Amino acid sequence: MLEEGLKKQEILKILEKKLKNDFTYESGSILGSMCTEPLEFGKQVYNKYISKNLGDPGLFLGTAALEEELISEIGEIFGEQNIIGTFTTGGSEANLIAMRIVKKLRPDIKKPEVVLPISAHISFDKAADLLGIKLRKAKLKANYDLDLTHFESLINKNTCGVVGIAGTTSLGLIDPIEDIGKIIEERDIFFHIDAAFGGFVLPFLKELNYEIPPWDFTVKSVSSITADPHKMGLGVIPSGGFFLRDASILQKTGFEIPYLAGGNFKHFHIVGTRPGGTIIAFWAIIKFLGINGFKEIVKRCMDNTQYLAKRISEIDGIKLAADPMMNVVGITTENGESICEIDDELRKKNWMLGKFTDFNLIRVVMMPHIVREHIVKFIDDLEKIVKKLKII
Ligand code: 0PR
Repeated sequence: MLEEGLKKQEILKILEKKLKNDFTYESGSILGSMCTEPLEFGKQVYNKYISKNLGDPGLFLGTAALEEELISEIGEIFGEQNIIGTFTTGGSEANLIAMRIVKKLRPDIKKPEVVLPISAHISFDKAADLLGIKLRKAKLKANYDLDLTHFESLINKNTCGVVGIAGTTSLGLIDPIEDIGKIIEERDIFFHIDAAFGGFVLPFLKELNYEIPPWDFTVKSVSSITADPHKMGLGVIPSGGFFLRDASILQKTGFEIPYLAGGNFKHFHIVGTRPGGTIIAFWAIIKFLGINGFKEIVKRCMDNTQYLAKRISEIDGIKLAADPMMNVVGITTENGESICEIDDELRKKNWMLGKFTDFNLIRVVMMPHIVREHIVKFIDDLEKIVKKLKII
């Protein structure tokens, strides 16, 4: 550490230089991220309220009330206004909270198991590792849809929870939530939906008259949902969300911290100190955009998705891994050859996509920061690379 502090201007200059190597959203290079530039107004609000700490909600009663208000507003678009929940650092923490509840609710099961699709996000592996849960992973069919028969066959007397995904990490696909719901109906099995990505896309796609299968609290057996503001909610990083139908579960499974200012309240959080600013910012973003604002953003992303999908299908040698259901496009080779070389070449040209070697696909997430001009340039490079590598 320096003995004497530097001038602010000098520090800012050094920072600018040091961070020059970061990719930026506006450059269009970031094609494989589920995060994006937060809404400008959200950033302003966040800066204003950056010191709010919901780790001690008794000190920040207004912020705590705002969180509750926001949760019920989100519940409204997820098919059940009367829910509880909490904002988290992201989808991983939300999924961890869900998996902890799954285990806690079934103390009678000594070797807890959770059944989920193989396409589930890595956060479930982390949660299972931390909680001592065994994961049973169901296969996908050749078209990347969940193999429901296999899923059902993995459920046994040790199953305390099942997971469905509304917006898979690799392809943005939606599992057959209603069918999973029917399988576990009348059984004491917790049903968690991971809509970390889809949560703030699907309600608006439905409003735009896309055919969206039921995935949220409208499906009776759904117990909880993960949905992240810092993905398609345009929220400030980090902000995830966990939403729960049955409020009594908080009393049964929540942690209690009696010494805090508010005293004797229960909560689900893994973290202690918890940002209020990101939540206040998301409250403001939702108020500012309204349903119509989100519809407009999602529509633009979907128009770009369809444009990219069409252009991909015109290139010999590569093809779409699946028809996009939301703004995620998976690209694979036509002849089954590895996609890795194409990805390497794309990276050399600064196109940063997600790579899923298990499924041999590269992924573009058509976030709001990607504009048509970026896609045109990307396609141009991709076409040249495929030709050069002679993947036909
Ligand atoms: N659930 C699903 C379905 C997800 O896709 C993700 C993350 C999570 C949970 C976990 O969310 P957090 O990362 O908020 O904990 N999906 C992205 C992915 O792994 C995350 C991401 C974001 C990756 C930005 C890259 C990136 O630049 O692909």
